Amino acid sequence: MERKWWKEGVVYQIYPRSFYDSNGDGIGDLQGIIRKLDYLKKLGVNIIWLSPVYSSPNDDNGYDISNYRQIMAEFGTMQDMERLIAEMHKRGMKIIMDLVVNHTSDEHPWFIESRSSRDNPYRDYYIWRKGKDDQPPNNWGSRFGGSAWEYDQTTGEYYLHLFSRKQPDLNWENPRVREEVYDMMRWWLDKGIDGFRMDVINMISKVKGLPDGRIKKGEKYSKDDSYYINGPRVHEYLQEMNKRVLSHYDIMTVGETPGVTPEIARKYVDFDRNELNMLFHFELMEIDRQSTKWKPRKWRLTELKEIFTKWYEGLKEKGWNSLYMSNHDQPRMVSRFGDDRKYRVESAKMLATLLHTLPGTPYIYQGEEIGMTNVAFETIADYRDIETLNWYREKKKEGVPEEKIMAAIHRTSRDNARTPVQWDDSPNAGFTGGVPWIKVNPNYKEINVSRALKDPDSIFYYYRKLIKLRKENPVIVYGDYKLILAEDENIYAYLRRLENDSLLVILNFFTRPARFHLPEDIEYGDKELLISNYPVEKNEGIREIPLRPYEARIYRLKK
Ligand code: TEU
Ligand code: CA
Repeated sequence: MERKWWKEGVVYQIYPRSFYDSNGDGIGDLQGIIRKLDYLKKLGVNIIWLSPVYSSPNDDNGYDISNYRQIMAEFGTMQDMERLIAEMHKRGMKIIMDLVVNHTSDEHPWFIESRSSRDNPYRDYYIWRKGKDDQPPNNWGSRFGGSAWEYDQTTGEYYLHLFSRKQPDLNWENPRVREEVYDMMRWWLDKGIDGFRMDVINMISKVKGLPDGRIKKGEKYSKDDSYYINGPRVHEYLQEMNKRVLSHYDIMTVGETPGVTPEIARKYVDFDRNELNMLFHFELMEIDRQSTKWKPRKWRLTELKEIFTKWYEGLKEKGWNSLYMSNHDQPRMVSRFGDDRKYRVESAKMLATLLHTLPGTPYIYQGEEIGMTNVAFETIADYRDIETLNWYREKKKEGVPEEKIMAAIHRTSRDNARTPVQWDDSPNAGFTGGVPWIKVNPNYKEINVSRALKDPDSIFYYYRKLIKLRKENPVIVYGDYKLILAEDENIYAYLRRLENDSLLVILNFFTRPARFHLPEDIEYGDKELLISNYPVEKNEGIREIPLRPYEARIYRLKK
């Protein structure tokens, strides 16, 4: 296996708006990030992924970009950005930026030109079509609700937007669009950034003819995304991008790709194909939902184990996995997969153990390292996320009762992850001296960084220890993975092995106590406990272990 810094590192995702506000306007900013770099250094992460910081009217918090070569005024200046890059590099950290090129903002100059007339040179930068008898060109639904087409008065045609109407899709079929994107990428790489997280990168190629999608009873717009996910030319585009841009730099790339299986993923990340280094797949993110994210579903531990095991097997020796359990689009990890009440600390540590010891590169989302939880604002007025607000409006119109809507929002809204980082127990959790753009989680007096740093048993120090273990033990990065007790519905256990080194990871996934039995065929002479989230007796055997709620242990097995 070839050694690479992005295989060995740990990534920390910053959602700048909610990270730290340095000037009291209620919005996190670049200077705020600079002030907290020593905190991140202390945690031990060495790669930072910044969610978008480019100029944007913020219809979707920066995922709608109006100028790729400018910093959003609320976040600071290009000078601040250059300073941030330098400060990170000074500390031995790498910096990855979000690349959002499936769409731009409708306020991007390209789109302003494009919509101005049918023969404008920029017309073909976007996807324009005539309507069908006063209806949109096809039945595709936007991922944020309603039609994926917006009628534009000026020229009497519709443009495609898979996300909000302020996020028109770029036309990747147009070679000039691709050149513009590659130029812009080089411009940033030449500034010294170390890679890209590529937003919905598997949506950039749409099926020719843009045919109608399947429609379910009662639906007006199709949720069938098969006509634009993993589309016909996506690999051609990525190989071109790689050849023209990526391959000229020592960088890392991770593509955000809903709707991929390991077989499909191989096409994007196979070492020999020269496209991307890693992907974010959505299989774990979909384990607890039905056809839409708003409808919950009960899941079993064996399903979760199957997902990770299948992805390991699928990419083994051919590609590289990424590991995440939350981000700015998802509920908080501890609320979703652990217990955010009685066993918050134990379960956050257990999940962290999994995240840092599976094969692949771990991604920590801001606040996760102190066990931040979901939030439940009483009124919709306190929510900010466009997806949440659109869905609320839609359901209200359908007559769904308020309590039902709010319950789903509390469980699954993207704003769960977007409340400000809780730094201390002062007003607004020390995030801002002003009025925060979104309210802080009321539990900040109990859950905050300052408190975590004073408690040697905190989730923070447990993360730090895991990161250190990963750094010191190549077996965690490069070792193979073998699931044991595959059928067990309470315990997730596996071995990681590299040459003569062998680690055993044991995780009790639930509140109920469980009994671990080491399979007979696993032999060992001696053992060493590397980390655990409960006190463990020094001489305790491991052939049979009664596990406490959410107990996690890593042992080194010696011959
Ligand atoms: O998200 C991609 C995506 O597919 C979303 O629809 C995702 O499924 C949804 O947020 C889950 O609720 C990316 C970004 O991560 C997200 O923040 C952006 O809103 C979106 O692209 C558009 O750029
Ligand atoms: Ca600010």
